[in-house]
Amino acid sequence: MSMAQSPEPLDVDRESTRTGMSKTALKQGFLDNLFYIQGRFREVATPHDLYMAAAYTTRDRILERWIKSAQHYKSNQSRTVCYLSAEFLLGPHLANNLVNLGIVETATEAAHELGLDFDAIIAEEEEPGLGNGGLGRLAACFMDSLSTLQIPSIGYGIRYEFGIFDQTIEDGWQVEKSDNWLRNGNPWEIPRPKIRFPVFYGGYTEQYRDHDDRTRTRWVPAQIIDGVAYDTPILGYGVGNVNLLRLWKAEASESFDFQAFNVGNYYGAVHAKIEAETISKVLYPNDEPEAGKELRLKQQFFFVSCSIQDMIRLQFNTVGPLDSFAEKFVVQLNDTHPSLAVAELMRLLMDEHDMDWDRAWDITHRVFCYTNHTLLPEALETWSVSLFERLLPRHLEIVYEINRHFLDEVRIRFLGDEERVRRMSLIAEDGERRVRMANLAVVGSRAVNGVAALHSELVKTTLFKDFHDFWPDRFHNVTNGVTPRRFMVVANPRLARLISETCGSDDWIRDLGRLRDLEAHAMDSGLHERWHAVKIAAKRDLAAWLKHRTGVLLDPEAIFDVQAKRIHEYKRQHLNLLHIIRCYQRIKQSPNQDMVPRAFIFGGKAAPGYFMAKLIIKLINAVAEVINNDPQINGFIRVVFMPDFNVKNGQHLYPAANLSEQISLAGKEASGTGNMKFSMNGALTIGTLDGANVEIREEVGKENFFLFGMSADEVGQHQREGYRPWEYYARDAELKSDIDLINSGLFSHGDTQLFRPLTDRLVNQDPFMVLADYRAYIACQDHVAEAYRDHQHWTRMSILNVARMGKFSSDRAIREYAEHIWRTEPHPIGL
Ligand code: CR6
Repeated sequence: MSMAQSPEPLDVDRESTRTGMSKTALKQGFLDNLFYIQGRFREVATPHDLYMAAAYTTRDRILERWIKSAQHYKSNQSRTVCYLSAEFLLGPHLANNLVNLGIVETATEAAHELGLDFDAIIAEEEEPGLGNGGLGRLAACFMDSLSTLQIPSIGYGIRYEFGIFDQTIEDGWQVEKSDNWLRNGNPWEIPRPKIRFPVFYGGYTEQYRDHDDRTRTRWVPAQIIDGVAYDTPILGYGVGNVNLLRLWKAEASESFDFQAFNVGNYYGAVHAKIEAETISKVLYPNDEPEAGKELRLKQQFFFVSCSIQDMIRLQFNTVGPLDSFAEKFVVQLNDTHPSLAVAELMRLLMDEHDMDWDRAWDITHRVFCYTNHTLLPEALETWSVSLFERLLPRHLEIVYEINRHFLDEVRIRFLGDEERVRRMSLIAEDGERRVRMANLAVVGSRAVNGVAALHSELVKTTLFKDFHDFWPDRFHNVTNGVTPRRFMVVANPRLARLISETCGSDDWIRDLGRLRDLEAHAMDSGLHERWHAVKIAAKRDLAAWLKHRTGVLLDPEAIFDVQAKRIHEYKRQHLNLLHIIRCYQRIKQSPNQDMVPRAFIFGGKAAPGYFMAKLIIKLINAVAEVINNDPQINGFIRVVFMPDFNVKNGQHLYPAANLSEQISLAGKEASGTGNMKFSMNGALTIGTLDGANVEIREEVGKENFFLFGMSADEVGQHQREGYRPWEYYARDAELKSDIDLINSGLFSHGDTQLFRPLTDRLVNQDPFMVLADYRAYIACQDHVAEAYRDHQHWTRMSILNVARMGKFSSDRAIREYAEHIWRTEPHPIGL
């Protein structure tokens, strides 16, 4: 065969040992991979070898579909969604891919016949923690749904060498350990050393005359770093479509750095290499980021520049000229982190591809769409003009030029309203001049959306009010969703089986609205029994897991009351704690009361620099130590902190929860997605009218949801009238005694100062109005306890919660993006 000839087309119907789906093929594939990739035979293989062989065996089967997808997308020049996100919190791949391939049972049997412990193999996988929390996990759910809905797409991000830190608890405090997830290799990625783009930093710009004697600008950088592509296939559920997650790794650019050093300056050159690689070294561990870190701006530009250059390459490889770029690609900006893409596309079109401003802008602003994920002012990204200019001199010029065009339009519409112009400018001029990334994203995009109905409303009426006045049609809502494949089928196979048996099919996995079929059985006592048994089994599993990891033993009959999410004051883990202290004091005061036993379970990481959040973790553990060891409490209530909450550990938590804590101050949680994961697994929610809670309550029915607390409007009103938390403290004797108990030193071996920063803040400032909602929360928790006594009724509510969660599938969210925002069509790849 000559080099020019393409290889034989793959015959996908052939039952090969390499890619076949039968048990025999799986077993043979596994043994082959164990031998030829791991270089091991059965008798000497370590658990990690077995996992690797299982992963490669699964990957082989995905790759076959991937090639078919890529060929189809290319020859059909299909419109492609590019999801730009600084985070993708994928979770372990193996079990999920087996589910999406539809071979869980065959694989389990194959493993069994080989004498292998299948669960142990699955548990061996270390998850890629390339995200902080909700935002990164949302990106991962969206990738799953894009493939399942057969929409051609590429996820673009950063291949961090160290993901979110591993959390351990030492003496009750959070301790961070680096997450060396690549240490043992990553069988799911394929490096593409030839897909490599130069990324510029620093230097200066200059004007020159091109061959047509036109004045053009060129950027002369001080540093060039290469981005190299690493591809991970993302398989849809029950379909042939496999999309691409392309993550960029930073490497030294040989062509530049090595030449820049004097001959003989070998160490200098190696140093440059190390410096280059730091760009994709580590994920910033803040979920509501604080701005200002130079390396973070470098990271953002790094992945944005590689991704846009890659899209331009693909455009030339498929469709051809750049004029149709906005027809070929739509780019979704996941928060402002990638919003430099607006300026980078302008730069590439003008400086590298000869376009004039108007044509380049026409394309650019039709390509981008932007999702806002937060209203918290401290999380809105801005960069000082001086840093921006030093790192990205050409982009600053472009941002100024975009701003000039934009503000001219504003002035025409709102003649004389210079105050408005000042607010809308891409540059903040009060104090140190700063570039406002959110404003850049809004101006550069044709669609802007929030992530839940309430949040999108607040986006229009508060954060981007001026922009909404100016472009009302630009603003949308797409309520978040989560994938039922990972968060039901993978995490909770017992429940998935029960649902399929009850509904008579497993269609609900791809069409979550079908869960409604459960409603007809909500009164069926046979189902009640099985439903309860499934929940108890999950609670036993979790109890065993927690006992092993923390030494705390939970009673599976108790209410499993769970709050798992990042630790943040606005999420109010301390409100939950005040309720726990209330329960404790009640038992101490009347030990013989008839109380419903409860297990309070917390999970979540605190940003390493967020002192108050870390103090909250310490307090949770301190309260746990006292309560769990008090003989008078005698197990009535137990408190446990699950260390290292991540996707993998979360999968143990969601199935076991009876009660889901979604208690943020109304108006602060943009959406929340944990709220959906718990409810899908049959937990009832205790929550405020915040984020997606509002819509969850609408869907499941207000009688199946424990609501408490102020609404976002009431919060606003209360704040305008002047909020004085110390008055609540003085007026409410129980509240006072709960806070005083913390200050007494009971939970801190007599140290009365340890938790003072926390209690003082509550009494004197209380920015998230914990004290204002305390009374309502305690009363609502009392309702919860009463409701739990009626097992039948509780189980019925649990069934109805699951039955009515159809809306919260990420498939629904992606369908809305596709129809209303992206205008993309499915491209089905057959099996
Ligand atoms: N922290 C929101 O706070 C939302 C996710 C995904 C968050 C959370 O309510 O569900 O995004 N915001 O939309 C940011 O990350 C900025 C989050 O995860």
